[in-house]
Amino acid sequence: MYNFDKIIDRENTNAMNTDGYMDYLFAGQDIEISHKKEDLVRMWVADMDFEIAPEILDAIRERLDHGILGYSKIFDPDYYKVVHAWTKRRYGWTFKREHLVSSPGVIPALYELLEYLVKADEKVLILTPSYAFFKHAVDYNHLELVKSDLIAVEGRYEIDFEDVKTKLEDPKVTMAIFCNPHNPTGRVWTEEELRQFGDLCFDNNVTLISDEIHSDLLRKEFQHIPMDKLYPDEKRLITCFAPSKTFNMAGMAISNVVIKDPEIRKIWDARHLTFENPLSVAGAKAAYEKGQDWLDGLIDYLDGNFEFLKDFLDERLPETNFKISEATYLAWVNIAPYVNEDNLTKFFAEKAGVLLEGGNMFVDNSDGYIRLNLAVPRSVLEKGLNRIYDAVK
Ligand code: LCS
Repeated sequence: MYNFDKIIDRENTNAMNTDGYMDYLFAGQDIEISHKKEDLVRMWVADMDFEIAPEILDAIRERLDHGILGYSKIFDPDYYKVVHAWTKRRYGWTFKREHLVSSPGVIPALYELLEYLVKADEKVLILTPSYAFFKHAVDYNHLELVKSDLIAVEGRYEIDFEDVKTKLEDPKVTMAIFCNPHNPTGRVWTEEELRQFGDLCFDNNVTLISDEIHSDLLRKEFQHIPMDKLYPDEKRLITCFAPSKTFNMAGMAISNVVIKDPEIRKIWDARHLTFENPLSVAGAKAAYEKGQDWLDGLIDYLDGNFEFLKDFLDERLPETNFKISEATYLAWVNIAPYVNEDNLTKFFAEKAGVLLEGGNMFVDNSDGYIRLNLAVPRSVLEKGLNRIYDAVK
């Protein structure tokens, strides 16, 4: 019913994916890409080359047809109802209506929350490798970043709880940003791991922001557990999630933040000055209400792409010892046995005409890895992999 094989030309749509890579991947670098722009295989920024669910497009069209696009916020009580029905059905997680606020994005929310909640001489803990914007949010607020390296045990990443404990015991560490499921390693943390991490935060009076933006993109055999489900009464826990990754609507700039502490919500309400795009509200609501079938199709397709990648690597580049990500559409591949380069992003852009994100893009503890965005039609994936193989063989 939904066609994930369809190639859609994204040129001239103001897409980061087609037009933003020079600034994002190569700012300040001397780079010569011999492939023409339109001939690059793009497997970098985390959005998808798939058309979104027709149900979402219809809802946006219907809202557009009303003809007035004035200042908007989410007043419609049905928005909470559909989001809540989604989290309840899919992860058995409930939260109160008054705890839900919205933000144009999870990253803008992180920047704001750090600004509101962390004092000038305090520190913020993240796990590395990390989505770079966690670090950027800390840097932007002139705070000190504390990193704890994940440990790869036969290709599966684990939290170094001893190290996390030592770091959280520093009284200056007052905030942790946690990614569940984890970008870029694709880990879906187990209940045991979540409890261990959560307990360490709260025992040390550390506020925890749980970024769960990838929570709907799990391989079929995995189940997402929201951190908040384990700590329903813990006010020092804030959860961020969104329809953007799940339904490929990042450009609509709408995301959900669950803030249980009324004092924090008061600050948020007083200082969070953006309105909502009425088209985004209509699209997000339709996504949660009517997007399940499309998502099921997407998950099937992504599972197939991961299998395809695994078969390719096992056969052609077996020393990568590739493990399929438990979640996300992002594959985390140890390419170090085949190529020795500091900047793998640049190497593969120049040598292969493939835009991907090398370890240099993920803060720390990521040398020798490349992250491949598999949310592309299979024919594009195949082309990209052949080019990667040719560049390193
Ligand atoms: N949090 C995580 C863990 C993400 O992976 C992303 C997007 C965001 C937040 C962004 O949320 P937004 O502000 O759009 O709501 N990740 C991307 C990535 O890895 N490459 O491109 C985007």
